[in-house]
Amino acid sequence: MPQILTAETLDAYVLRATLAAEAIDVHTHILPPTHGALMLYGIDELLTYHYLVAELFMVLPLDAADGDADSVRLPGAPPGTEEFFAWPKERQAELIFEELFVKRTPLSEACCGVVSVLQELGLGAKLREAAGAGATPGARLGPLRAWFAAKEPAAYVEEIFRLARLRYAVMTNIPFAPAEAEHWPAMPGGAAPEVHARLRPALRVDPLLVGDWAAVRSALGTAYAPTVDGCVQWVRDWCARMQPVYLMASTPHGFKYEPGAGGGGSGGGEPTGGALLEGVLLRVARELKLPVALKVGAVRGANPAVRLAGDAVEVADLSFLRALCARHRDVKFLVTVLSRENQHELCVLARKFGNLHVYGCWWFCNNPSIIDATTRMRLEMLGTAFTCQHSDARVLEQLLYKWKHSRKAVAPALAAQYRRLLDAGWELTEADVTRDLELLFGGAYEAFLAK
Ligand code: HDL
Ligand code: ZN
Repeated sequence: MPQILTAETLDAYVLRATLAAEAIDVHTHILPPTHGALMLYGIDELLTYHYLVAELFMVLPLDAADGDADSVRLPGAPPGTEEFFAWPKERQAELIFEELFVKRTPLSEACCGVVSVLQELGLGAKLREAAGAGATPGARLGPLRAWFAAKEPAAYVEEIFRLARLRYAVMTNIPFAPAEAEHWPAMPGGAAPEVHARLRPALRVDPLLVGDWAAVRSALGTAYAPTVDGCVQWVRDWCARMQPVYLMASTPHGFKYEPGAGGGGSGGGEPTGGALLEGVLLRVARELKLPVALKVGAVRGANPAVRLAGDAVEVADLSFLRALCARHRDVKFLVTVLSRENQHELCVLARKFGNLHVYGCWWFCNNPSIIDATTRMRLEMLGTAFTCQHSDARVLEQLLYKWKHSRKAVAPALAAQYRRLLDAGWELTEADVTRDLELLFGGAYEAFLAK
């Protein structure tokens, strides 16, 4: 007999089921053990996550030295950005730990995330010892470092995925980055390289949408004609080599798309981002029946001094997306937006176009308060036809906190929507909730891919 849920049993069951549901992480920056040092894990990587670098420079003294090469920095004074980034990662991590975890309460989502990770790994006591009064800045992290150093990467990936209750994660694989490209050898017979059973490739081609023709030409090298057609062949060959589950790109700020701009052949002049989107990315997506994941709203390099931590957000003009979905009804678009203000319009577009699938609470939206509000709106407007979260994790263990915090934010939002349904007279069973969570945590994504 199916177990009917009541107003009294609903909240507890939905929370338990949400915490237990297996998920697919449809966007991460996790790289496999086969990529060597590019697979980031351990306490120093956790602490030097660019989110925490940004938070460090929020509290350090103004960085006069960076602007004034003649200024003299007193010994022991906090570093400017240039000096900081010249330090070894361990020293960077020690300063971040001192400033954000010892001198201050680790209250932000990114700081709290590190605490959650260590708790999930049973390292709470080591953390308290590291933050304790007795330790010196240089010695605080020693025991934690030793614990992580003992991990064998491939088995550790499996351990973290099981702890985070993830079926698999999609990577971000960038052929424009030589340090990454070298890890994708052309396999004999066109076989797909086995990277790790828990990781799936995605081909990232941001320079195309930026219209950064110099970067594109550099990637094409001498093996491909410096034309739109040459670019198409280059993307085709990378798809053969990597066998991605989707193509992906983030749009540059202020991105505009001129429908029909995508000229093929060897037309002259430098093609625009819109032309490369249509003439290259959509052309290959159509040929290979691959979805295109678009990430909209980032402002790259708003403060270049803090490098990866220097990107900002804009309320994007989504009219390009409306035109794209309308004009290319045979191409499937996975879309996430960076501005909270764009979330509502994205939901409306997903209701209008069956070739648009909404996924995740990306980056600056990946905070419990915004996950809650965004998920409530999406449930009201999209039912279960969306993917409620992706982690965007860069460091392996971040999967633990990003998914734990997200599940705890999604559960009450989902229970509230179920409560409305019960109030309307619907009979809801535990099996219904299990089925809906499977959809929200990756099933709807896989169904969209199979559309
Ligand atoms: O463009 C992206 O995929 C973003 O997620 C950036 O990588 C960003 O630096 C990031 O790590 N956000 O979480
Ligand atoms: Zn990302």
